[in-house]
Amino acid sequence: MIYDVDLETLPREELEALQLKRLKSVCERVYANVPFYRRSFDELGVSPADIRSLKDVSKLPFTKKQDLRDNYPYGMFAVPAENVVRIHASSGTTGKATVVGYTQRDVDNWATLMARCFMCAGATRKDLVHNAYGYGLFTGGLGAHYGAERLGATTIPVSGGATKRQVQLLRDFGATVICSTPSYFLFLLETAEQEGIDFKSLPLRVGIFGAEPWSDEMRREIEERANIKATNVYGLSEVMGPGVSMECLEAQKGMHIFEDHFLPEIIDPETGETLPPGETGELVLTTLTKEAIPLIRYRTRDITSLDYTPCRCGRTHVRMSRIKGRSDDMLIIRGVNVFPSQIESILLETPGLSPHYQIIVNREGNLDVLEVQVEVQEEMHLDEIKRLQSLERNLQKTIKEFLGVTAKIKLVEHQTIERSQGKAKRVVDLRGK
Ligand code: DLL
Repeated sequence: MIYDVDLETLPREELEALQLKRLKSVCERVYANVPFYRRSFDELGVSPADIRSLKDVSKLPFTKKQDLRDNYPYGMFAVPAENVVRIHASSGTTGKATVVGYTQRDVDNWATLMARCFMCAGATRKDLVHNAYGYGLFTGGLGAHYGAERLGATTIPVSGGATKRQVQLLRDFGATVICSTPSYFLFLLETAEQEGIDFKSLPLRVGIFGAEPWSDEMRREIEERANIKATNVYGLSEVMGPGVSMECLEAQKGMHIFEDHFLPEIIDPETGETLPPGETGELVLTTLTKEAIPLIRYRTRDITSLDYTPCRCGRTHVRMSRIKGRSDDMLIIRGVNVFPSQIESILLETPGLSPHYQIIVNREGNLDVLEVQVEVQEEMHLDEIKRLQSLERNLQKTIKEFLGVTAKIKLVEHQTIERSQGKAKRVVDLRGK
């Protein structure tokens, strides 16, 4: 099932013609209306008229998160304030918040794209959607909400938190689709188990999970424990919110980027050079239709690769692989690059461990020290010393073998690691503090 059959299955040639037309238009709009872009185009000596083919996008300047911060709050807006109908903002834990705006048409397009996502996950207007993404300045809650309504599904706006109550609502209302971060879904699952509610016996059929990195192993764990399909949705507030790309249920192999609205590129995060299709690097997105804050070559910092081969679902839009990590989350431990998701994969492949973990990086003298804290499964007791010691040793060996770093392993008791209500905090970096 495809929400916008014509647009989502456009032959590549037609899709690219549409992208080029929209790329030219967005360049003209930002050049005319956003002083930041006029300056950065001028500095590089490019003008909107230089865009003659899609490849010419590489002549354009990048936009970074810092540019949005420098122009806080409204400096990047390309429309008069009275045309903005909605504001969202990122939490701003590291510096100023980034503020984004939407015109009525932006909100409409967003709802349509999220409706496409729901249909990618096999949802229809007959479904009941339990939406546990946070409502508020965070884009997750309202983004999924408008999409579910646009689809015509029954939307249950639960938001995050009050976890015990959520479990009861899931049972009583009989939701068939759930939207949440994967880590919060695990918390819901665990709470349900404690309350004697078996997710497997509920009508819940599919989860639309995103907003944080997660691994294929985590997907398997969720699918098995809840007997649902776990699908992956991607997005970021600067570019829109959830719904930039979404995995189809037919293949569950990569997320289709809605290319009639976003132009993706993969670059080398160090040099900024564009990489050929298939290579892994930083995802860069140009918004093709956004009115309030159009962004040219926005550097997402997310590491992925693009797959242009045909997908069995029939959609022609390119697929991006599961996010490997963020280039700014990549841990450099004594010169070795490690992504938290790689550690997650190993932990979840190890019998006896739970999916709750935290990675702590510290510095002892001049050396980086990596510690992985992970909860053992409830059935295991910390007094089974021998078994635990061998588990620790094996884990340390596997991490060394696969990632090339030595990690100190600390097995901790069930429920020691803080549960997240939204995005999980997987890494605590104490270096430089
Ligand atoms: O997290 C938007 C969103 C809400 C996406 C709900 C999906 C579902 P931000 O708070 O701006 O927006 O955070 C964006 O989260 O750059 C990625 O690093 C990460 N991220 C989002 N989706 C995924 C995903 C929302 N499926 C940042 N896999 C992005 C891995 C993801 N990382």
